[in-house]
Amino acid sequence: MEKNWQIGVVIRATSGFYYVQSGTRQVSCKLRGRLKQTRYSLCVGDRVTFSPAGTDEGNIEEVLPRDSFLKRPEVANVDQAILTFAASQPQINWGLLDRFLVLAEYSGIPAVICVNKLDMADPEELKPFLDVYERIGYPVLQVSAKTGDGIHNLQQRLYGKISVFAGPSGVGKSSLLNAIEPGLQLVTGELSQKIGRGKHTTRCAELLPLAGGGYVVDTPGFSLTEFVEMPPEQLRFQYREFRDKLAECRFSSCLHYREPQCAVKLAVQNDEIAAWRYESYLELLTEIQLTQQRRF
Ligand SMILES: Nc1nc2c(ncn2[C@@H]2O[C@H](COP(=O)(O)OP(=O)(O)O)[C@@H](O)[C@H]2O)c(=O)[nH]1
Ligand SMILES: [Mg+2]
Ligand SMILES: [Zn+2]
Repeated sequence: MEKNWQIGVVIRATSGFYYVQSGTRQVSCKLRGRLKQTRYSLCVGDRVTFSPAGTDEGNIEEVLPRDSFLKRPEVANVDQAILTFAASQPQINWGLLDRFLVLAEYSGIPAVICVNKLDMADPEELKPFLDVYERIGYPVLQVSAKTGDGIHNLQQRLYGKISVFAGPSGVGKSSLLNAIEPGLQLVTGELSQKIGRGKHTTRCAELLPLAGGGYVVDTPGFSLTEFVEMPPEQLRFQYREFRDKLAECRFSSCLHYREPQCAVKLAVQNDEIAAWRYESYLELLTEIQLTQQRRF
């Protein structure tokens, strides 16, 4: 690296320009011609080195290797997905949570489960479910954007990382971000849904810098349609608690479905694996198989 080059993160890309955050500065950069042939096109989240030209302009000289890549929306180096649901209005759909968990696992992105609207629900009702997710290794946060409960914990999780929020609309994703970073002033409620519908053309995501360090992605993460691309035999590896059981199944190709002597099915009978997790797996497996049969 040349002496005056600096390191930064691409936070926004517009026609030909890349906005690079470096420390507290935002530098508007162009891409060096020789970089335009790289295998991947540059995208937000990429770490780059740039040579400054003037006070807030520069040229991108190198793109550093990526740790991860999220396809929809396109973001490099996502450190974690905050899978957000509401304790009430709308009530948690556990099957949908499992779908998001599968997508996070399949993308190699660590997931945190965040349950919002704590002020509207009885925590005891959710506990049996949330305990299972914690036991298989997912951090669980219970928060309320309205009362501020748990917001500090969420904030701590975001510090120094690139985070994408995912979850159904109306659960309070934008409200949570506003509670963490009031300066963001994201639109919430029904109005945001109306605007959102007309906004499908913005394919490129943007990273919003947090005052405490770290970034959040401005568009909800993951597309549930991605399941059509997953090979059915890959699905079993996205359920964490199934992974170490596979060695005990009679067949190494076991899909834990109709095969005899299946360790996963046995674990469900013994209450070692939650029955609803297994059911969501079967539902998803069937869905993927049916979709792919139709396509080929
Ligand atoms: N009672 C309660 N309402 C909330 C909470 N967080 C968000 N809301 C409300 O839920 C609705 C949807 O919030 P929004 O942030 O737009 O959800 P998003 O679609 O996930 O971004 C809004 O009317 C918010 O005021 C909370 O913690 N408690
Ligand atoms: Mg929103
Ligand atoms: Zn099995």
